[in-house]
Amino acid sequence: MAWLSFISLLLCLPAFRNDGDEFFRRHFLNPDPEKAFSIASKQYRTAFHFQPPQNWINDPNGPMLYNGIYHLFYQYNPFSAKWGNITWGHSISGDLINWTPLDIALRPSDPFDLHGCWSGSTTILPGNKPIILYTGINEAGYNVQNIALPKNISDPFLLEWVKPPYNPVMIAADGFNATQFRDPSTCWQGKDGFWRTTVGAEDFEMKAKALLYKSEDFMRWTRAERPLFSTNSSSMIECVDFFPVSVKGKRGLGSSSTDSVEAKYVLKMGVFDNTHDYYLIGRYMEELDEFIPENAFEDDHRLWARYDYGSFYASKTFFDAEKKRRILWAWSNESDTISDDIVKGWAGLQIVPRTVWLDDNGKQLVQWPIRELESLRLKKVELKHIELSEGGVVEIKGVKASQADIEMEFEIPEFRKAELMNHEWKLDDAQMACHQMDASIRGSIGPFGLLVLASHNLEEHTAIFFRVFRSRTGDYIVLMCSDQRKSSLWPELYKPAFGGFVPVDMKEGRISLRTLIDHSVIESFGGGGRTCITARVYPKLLLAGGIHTYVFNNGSETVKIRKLQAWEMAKARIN
Ligand SMILES: *[C@@H]1O[C@H](CO)[C@@H](O)[C@H](O)[C@H]1NC(C)=O
Ligand SMILES: *[C@@H]1O[C@H](CO)[C@@H](O)[C@H](O)[C@H]1NC(C)=O
Ligand SMILES: *[C@@H]1O[C@H](CO)[C@@H](O)[C@H](O)[C@H]1NC(C)=O
Ligand SMILES: *[C@@H]1O[C@H](CO)[C@@H](O)[C@H](O)[C@H]1NC(C)=O
Ligand SMILES: *[C@@H]1O[C@H](CO)[C@@H](O)[C@H](O)[C@H]1NC(C)=O
Ligand SMILES: *[C@H]1O[C@@H](CO)[C@H](O)[C@@H](O)[C@@H]1NC(C)=O
Repeated sequence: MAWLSFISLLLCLPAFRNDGDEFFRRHFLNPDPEKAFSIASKQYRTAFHFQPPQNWINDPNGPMLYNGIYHLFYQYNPFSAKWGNITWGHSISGDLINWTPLDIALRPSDPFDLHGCWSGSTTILPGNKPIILYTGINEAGYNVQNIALPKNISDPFLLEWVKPPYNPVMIAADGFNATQFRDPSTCWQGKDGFWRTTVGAEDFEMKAKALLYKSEDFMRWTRAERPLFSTNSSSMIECVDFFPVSVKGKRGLGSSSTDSVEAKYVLKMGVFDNTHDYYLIGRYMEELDEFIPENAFEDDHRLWARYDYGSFYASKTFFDAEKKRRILWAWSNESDTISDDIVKGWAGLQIVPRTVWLDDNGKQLVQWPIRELESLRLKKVELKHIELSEGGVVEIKGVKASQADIEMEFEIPEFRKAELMNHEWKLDDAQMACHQMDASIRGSIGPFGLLVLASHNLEEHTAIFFRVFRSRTGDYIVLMCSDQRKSSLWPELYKPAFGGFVPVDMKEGRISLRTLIDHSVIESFGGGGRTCITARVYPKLLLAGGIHTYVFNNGSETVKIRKLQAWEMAKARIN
């Protein structure tokens, strides 16, 4: 993340609007010194999502497993709940669920990072030597790439990092904007012995490039003439991630040459203009250093796949060599105002880490919360074979509605009765469709789904639901929405209706949904993790304790809950 988006946040958020009265009323007329009934309530802090004890957090940086310990670094402002003074915060974990905070790993100290230690990655070099490659904002305000090494390789926690004097190791090349050149990826080593990394950049025509750099010794880096990827459809791209996925099965692969396993490659880019993460799947020809996407469509990033259609950005994966899986982290930002964040004393969190693999169809990724999350499951309730006719509602009782994990499967007996879509939707039309079709607008098949963090009279609720359509060519189109518009009675929140299409095969007339509810964050996984949406909401009734979870159907066709399991979740020990 960069200063530009910070400026745009300032411009569009109410800190500078004429909202003094509301701000005062909300925060200071409150008689409770503990801020119990305000947006600053502790009730909005999460129980099983990664957050530092206080202050601002954004991008995940350099996640890795090193000698049996998981490390997560993150963009962190040690002084405030708003963006600025960016350092690398550092926490460690044995299970990716419970975390211990450590001292800040990187802070601005040298001419090459005087104005900030921005995002980057770790790579574990042969001989089990971890190394950090990160973006520094140098004394002139330009983006440069730097290296940091563990001070004491025998320290199991890797507490201290040193920045060698030969930094920076990369500066923006001629033809590229030196303020738009950042976030080096985890490095991979080719058969020729050269290390490679890719760095997001913008040329003077404002076109994005995933530049490729090579090095033999990790010190001297040369830019390859041809970028790994370029697009005319976007300006700056951030946090480029590039990694192999096996063609069959869920097994993850390390970043370097994947010997015998048949692999495809994923290139993920954070499009800075709209702060969405998009990915392409394709082939990587190492000898030519060429990435050839299979699904880039007309060089239009709006049509590319996304990991998540909600509050989700700056994601980054790493390979867990012990459990042979690839794990995804991402930043989820607040939906409230900067002034709210200052009063709260914190802003931002990380999604629950997700395992990522290639779908059987080879065309998209599938994501699922890591197994370890299930260790927090407490009391369980189950529902089975419940029919919901038009207007039907069932409450899920017996688990704490603000701290739950719900897995369910819907069956649609008459899915052939899906309404015909009379126009062709493009991939990026889902959010628009969700805005037009809220949960109260009746269709034939759907809307049906969950109402979470809901008040008894539904004055406040977040609706996560599906609608099924038929195209003229006979395919079924499943729309998934996560609608925040009625999520809270607090004013001035960001309340979009997020949406994505779910590429599921309707042959059996079934759609699954998993939803993680954790106070102010709701992560939903549709179609077995093929479409994911993260929402950030702050229901007022959460503070009064009157919240519920419902399953609903507002379509004219009956849908069935084949099976539903809901667990109350324990609080993890996080920082
Ligand atoms: C950055 O740190 C300086 C020195 O502590 C402080 O004066 C300034 O307000 C901080 N800025 C932000 C945005 O946190
Ligand atoms: C390096 O770390 C090890 C393990 O914690 C410790 O025993 C050793 O004293 C440290 N070395 C230095 C120079 O600090
Ligand atoms: C470089 O990028 C910055 C930030 O987007 C922009 O303000 C500036 O005009 C760009 N410089 C050039 C020479 O294009
Ligand atoms: C971008 O535009 C340039 C010049 O118009 C063209 O040469 C190039 O092929 C385009 N790139 C892509 C990826 O379409
Ligand atoms: C379902 O539809 C009815 C009637 O339109 C409406 O009152 C109700 O609020 C809807 N449910 C949801 C969750 O919007
Ligand atoms: C998160 O907050 C919302 C509301 O303020 C903005 O619209 C998003 O752009 C922002 N996302 C990021 C990644 O900053």
